[in-house]
Amino acid sequence: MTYTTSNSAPELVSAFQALEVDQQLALFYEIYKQMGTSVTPAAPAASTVSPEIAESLFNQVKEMPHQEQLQLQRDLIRGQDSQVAREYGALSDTTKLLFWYYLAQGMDEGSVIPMPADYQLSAQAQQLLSQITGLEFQQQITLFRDIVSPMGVDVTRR
Ligand code: 45D
Repeated sequence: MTYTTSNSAPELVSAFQALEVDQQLALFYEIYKQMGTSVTPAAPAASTVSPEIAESLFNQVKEMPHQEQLQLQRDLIRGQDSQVAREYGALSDTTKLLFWYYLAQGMDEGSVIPMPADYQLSAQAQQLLSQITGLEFQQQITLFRDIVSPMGVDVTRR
């Protein structure tokens, strides 16, 4: 989708994107963990969120074997083309965020490939995590939207 959100900390977005793909996934999951219960998808639905659409995309992913789920998430980050990547690319930024939120919940429920128990964040990822946790809630949300926005494939931009 178009890159519309305000420029809160664009350097944090670049720092996130500069991490290796697996580190991006691991860091993003850690962020989800630290958000705890402060965000619920039932939250005051922002204008542009479509829970049904995020859910139907999530349901497709849920049916895949674990390794394919992992590959799919890596591919979304890399902008690798696929049917799911195109469907993802057509979502609003907030719906993209909700989709990632469902994936993280799926990891906790066992329907999505979990993090290996011994997986370590790199020093850069750790540092970024502490910067992100230091942001105010609204800045965090803006940052997350800016991170998930360019993922996948937006067919209108090809
Ligand atoms: O083997 O306004 C490794 C809404 C490598 C509502 C791996 C909201 C090795 C409306 C890569 C580590 C709720 C949408 C394996 C607002 C290896 C609204 C796997 C807010 C297996 C504001 C790693 C929503 C994996 C928010 C699989 C704030 C990692 C949502 C996967 C935030 C990581 C969502 C995932 C966040 C991370 C989601 C799926 C932070 C997801 C994070």
